[in-house]
Amino acid sequence: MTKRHLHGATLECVQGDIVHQPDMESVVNAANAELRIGGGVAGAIHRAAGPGLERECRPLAPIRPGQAVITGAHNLPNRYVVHCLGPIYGIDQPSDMLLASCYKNALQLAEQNMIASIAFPAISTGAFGYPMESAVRVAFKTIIGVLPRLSSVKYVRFVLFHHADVRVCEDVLVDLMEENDDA
Ligand code: AR6
Repeated sequence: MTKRHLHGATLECVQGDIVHQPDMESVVNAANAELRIGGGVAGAIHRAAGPGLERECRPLAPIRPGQAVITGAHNLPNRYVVHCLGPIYGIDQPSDMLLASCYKNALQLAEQNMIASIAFPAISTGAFGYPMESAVRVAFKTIIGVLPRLSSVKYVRFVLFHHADVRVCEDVLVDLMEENDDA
């Protein structure tokens, strides 16, 4: 596990399941536009949270690529779920800017709700086809860029389902931290 400290916050990559992050105040859903139960992360989150989550989501839908909305976490062991609609790679354009908007908007909502810790899955890298390394690079570049302006968010965790993806995530994080040190 790689843990890095930057601007008073901790950034880390772990292997795991987004629905099993009980020490995080909020978790992020790789949502669909309708904010309904789906496959992958959206399926896991809605199954674990229970039907109350879909009920709370209904008036907030539909959302656009890059947008984020926040709800309670219902039966999940967290306080909040931040729902982000990532871009479908190569279709929702420019994919990198829309993906960056997901992270920016999620962190802004976290800040507005005085959330101290947030766990992200790798948005868009499953059904939406975004290559993992490029997606993680966009994600960390955005997070590192926004961190200096955040005062409540102190812990950002990246939860990767597959072990091989943790390595990719760690390499990107180390790389970007070095660039940041050189700047
Ligand atoms: N915990 C952590 N990561 C996970 C989990 C989990 N429980 N399940 C999958 N992943 P995806 P997207 C990883 O498809 O690409 C849905 O059907 C997975 O290996 O969940 O943004 C929605 O309804 C991949 O690396 O999200 C939308 O229609 C990453 O999480 C659409 O898919 C994201 O995979 C969203 O597609």
